[in-house]
Amino acid sequence: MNHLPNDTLAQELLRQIDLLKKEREAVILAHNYQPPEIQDLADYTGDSLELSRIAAKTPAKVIVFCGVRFMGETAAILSPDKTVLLPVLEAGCTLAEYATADQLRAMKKKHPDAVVVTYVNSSAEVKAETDICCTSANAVQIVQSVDRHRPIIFVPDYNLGHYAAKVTGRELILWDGCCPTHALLSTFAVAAARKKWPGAQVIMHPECKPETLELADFVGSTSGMLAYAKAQPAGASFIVGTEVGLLHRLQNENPDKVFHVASDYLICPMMKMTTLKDVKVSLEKMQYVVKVDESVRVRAKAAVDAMLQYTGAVAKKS
Ligand code: CIZ
Repeated sequence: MNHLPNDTLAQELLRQIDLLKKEREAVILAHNYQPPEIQDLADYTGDSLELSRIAAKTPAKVIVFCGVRFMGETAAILSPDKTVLLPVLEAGCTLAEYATADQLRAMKKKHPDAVVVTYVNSSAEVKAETDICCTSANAVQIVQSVDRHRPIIFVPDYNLGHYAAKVTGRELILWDGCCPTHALLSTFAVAAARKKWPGAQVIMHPECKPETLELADFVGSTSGMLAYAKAQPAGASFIVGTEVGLLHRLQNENPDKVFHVASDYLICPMMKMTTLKDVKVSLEKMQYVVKVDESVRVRAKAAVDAMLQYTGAVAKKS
């Protein structure tokens, strides 16, 4: 179902966005956790890996990244010749704030042989101190790819690192960070959801806590959950343990299936900041330009490029 509002004001905003987009030769990207109307407006929706790949390849001159800061930074790291705009200046990521470059440098000193694997939910400065980045879609693969004789520092999400360690059997040096939205999903909430919707499969994001993940029928990134749901038979139902924004795409792409959010707390306030007006103003005033210092960018790009060889599909919206 399309969630683009049809009141006069919204229609006028959409018309202006369309004109400005052409004028600026812009492409609009929206993360799977953005509000429904922003996802519907975007040229592409996806996870951060898919959107980074689109950002790297697009012929557009301007990229409006409807998401949070680290995502805009990743696009700017990959596409220095383009202007990347983040419509909301304050849209940050609490998880990314758990690690600073200074802290990571100190950790590297303690473990000089270690390979640093950094989740893309991190600042450009932290990426610049990294050997290889990962996303939730490829964390297991990336960890597996590291020489077995080298220790691995995994930054900044403890829960994703714990999950990757469990699946791969590798011992990781874990960072003490988490996504407060996913970490809030409790075993009690999942048990209550199962009771409320018996027969529904529980699908969950690896940013959830280890004890909560134990209760999942399937664990995956947002793109992983989309692919999993698609492969299930018509009539299947799901309890979804990730940010509520994903339910919009899940339901749109699977009208014959039913999706329930696992908890009403699964809302990322940062992801929900973007409005249609912000997108319009962003294109009009060319704000807020995401800038990454060139010496940081070059080193961060090496870590992102190292990840990008582990492919991710690019989904063009119909
Ligand atoms: O990698 C991403 O985009 C995030 C933050 C979650 C996911 O699984 O898509």
